[in-house]
Amino acid sequence: MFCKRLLTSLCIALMGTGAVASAAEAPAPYGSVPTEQQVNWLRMEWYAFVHFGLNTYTNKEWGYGDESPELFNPSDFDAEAIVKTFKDAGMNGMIYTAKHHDGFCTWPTKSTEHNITQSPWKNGKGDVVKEFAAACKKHDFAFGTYLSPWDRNCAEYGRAGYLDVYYKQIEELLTNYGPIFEIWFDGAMGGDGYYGGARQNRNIGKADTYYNYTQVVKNIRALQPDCIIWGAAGRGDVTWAGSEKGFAKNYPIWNAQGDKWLSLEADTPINKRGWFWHPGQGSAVKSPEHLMEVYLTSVGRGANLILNVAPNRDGRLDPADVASLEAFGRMRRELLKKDYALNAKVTTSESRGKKFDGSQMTDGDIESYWCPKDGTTTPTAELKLAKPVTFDVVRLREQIRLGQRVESFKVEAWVDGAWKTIVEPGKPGEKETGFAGVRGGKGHTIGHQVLRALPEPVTTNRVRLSITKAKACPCISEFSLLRMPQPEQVAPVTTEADPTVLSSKGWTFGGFAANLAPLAFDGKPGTMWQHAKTPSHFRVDMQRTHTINAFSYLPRQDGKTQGMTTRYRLELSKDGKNWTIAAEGEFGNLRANPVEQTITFPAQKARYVRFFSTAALDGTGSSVAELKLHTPVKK
Ligand code: FUL
Repeated sequence: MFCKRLLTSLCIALMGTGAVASAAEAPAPYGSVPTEQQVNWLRMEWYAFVHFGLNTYTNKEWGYGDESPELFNPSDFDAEAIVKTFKDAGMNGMIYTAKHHDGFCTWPTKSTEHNITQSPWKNGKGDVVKEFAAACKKHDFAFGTYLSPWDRNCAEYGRAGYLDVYYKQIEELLTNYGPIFEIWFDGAMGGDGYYGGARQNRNIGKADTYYNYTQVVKNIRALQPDCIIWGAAGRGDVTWAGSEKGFAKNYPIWNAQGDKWLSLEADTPINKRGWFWHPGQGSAVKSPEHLMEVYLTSVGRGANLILNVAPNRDGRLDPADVASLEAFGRMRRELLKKDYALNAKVTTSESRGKKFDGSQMTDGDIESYWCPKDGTTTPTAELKLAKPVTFDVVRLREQIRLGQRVESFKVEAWVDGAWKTIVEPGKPGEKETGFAGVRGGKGHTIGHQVLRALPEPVTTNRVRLSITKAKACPCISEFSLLRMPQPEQVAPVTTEADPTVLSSKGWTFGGFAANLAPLAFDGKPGTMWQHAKTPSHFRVDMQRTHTINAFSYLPRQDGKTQGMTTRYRLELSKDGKNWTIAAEGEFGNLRANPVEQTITFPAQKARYVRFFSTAALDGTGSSVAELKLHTPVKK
């Protein structure tokens, strides 16, 4: 394998010197090609995301920035146990949120006081980044970090002064913790925050300009040239695949962007409650079968998958999340265990010589590849197997060191004496998005790899691949036939009803669209209170006085964002005449991840509640799928 890799690089180097490609030589690279680091990264395929910080203790997804570091105190944090769980599931690395938007640094940084030295955990001597990095090193597992550019704690955020802080944090993380395989800068930028007590809304304009990502990328390359940079306004190596549901949006996917290669990474949490751990989330874990759909629409479309599994307040992974992760891990292993096309005989319409003949696709070597002569863009190859096999997933890979070339392809199987199309060629302009095409998707781009799961298993000893459109002579490194295992079931977890949630029985409603207000309390995420205007509000009469210290809001769940309430005000009253504002602010990250959010405030007695929707996404309107009012429980 090493030799072939060397040969490939040698051939590419030769082409660079202006040597003319003859049939016996490798073709010249087409368009922009990935760096060695990007190639290695693509071959990692999937790894874990770990969101763990102050939000774990406050039941929030986006902390405001004023949370006390004293809350961070896991009783049983075990980085090694977490890393082992990931590794056993077949993952190849993990990325840890060293700092999320709330600004709390989980390592003893010199850049801000708002860090783990202020936490009771290990008497202020703890360092979560160090423990994860050490556990990864010990288990030969790649380690990366997430460092939120948006910092809702820092007084200087939005001004030039913050950049010194931020650059210092990058430097510390890339200097003190060994090799970082990937650094993640999410796209969230500016908005409401504590900002050292100013409690303002700070807008930074263009993120690329404010953070000076050109400089950020330079700094990182100088410290760790092998580190993959996520985001950075397209100046890094990898970009967002476009959803937080785990699928890569809009297949076909082209990684070559002008003179740059930009790979895609699809991200999603294993638990529907969000990126951080939340009490009672056990019943909201995604099933192994759903995770396989995520896999097929991320890795299967040519992206990498980063799957979030969040530690709980003890510092341990949630057992329900682990059960699903392990079951999915077994399914993935089973799927990839046997390639039925391995060592199959291959005849092709054309090749540029023995070194590039059809057998290179079935030799199990990702570096060698089948390639016709320059100028041939629609070749065909037929696989002949010694005996009939049954498969329902086709995997194809291009030798991406030579660039991405294939635009569409078709796969046929010889069934009952005739060729039957099992993967239809994609047509120009078509797009596969969401979980569409998870079974029975068409053949568009290939890139690093594409997995096409068939609606039904096929049994045959002859399979034909036709490249139906390519930008240059295709270089296909792998043609595999796989079998999807039966989905594993995990025991459902029923979480006990949250004792802090007040029952809405007998409550009456007023305000705008009052007739729809009960739908926000019916326990059904599919129904909602809705009003065409913003601002708007509805009123609740709880019929008797309760002590209230929090509310939970579930945004509309019908997949639409128009009129999704993003700013709120909650008012309480004892008599229905005199009102006090209990809480007001912004719900974070709703567009990408419309999950339930809980807002806490100092406990107050009230009989009447008014929920105001003061701003909404994408035009006017107001909506609430579910609202829960919480009361402190007596211990
Ligand atoms: C987003 C953040 O806003 C979410 O909280 C989460 O960290 C996700 C991975 O990235 O941009």
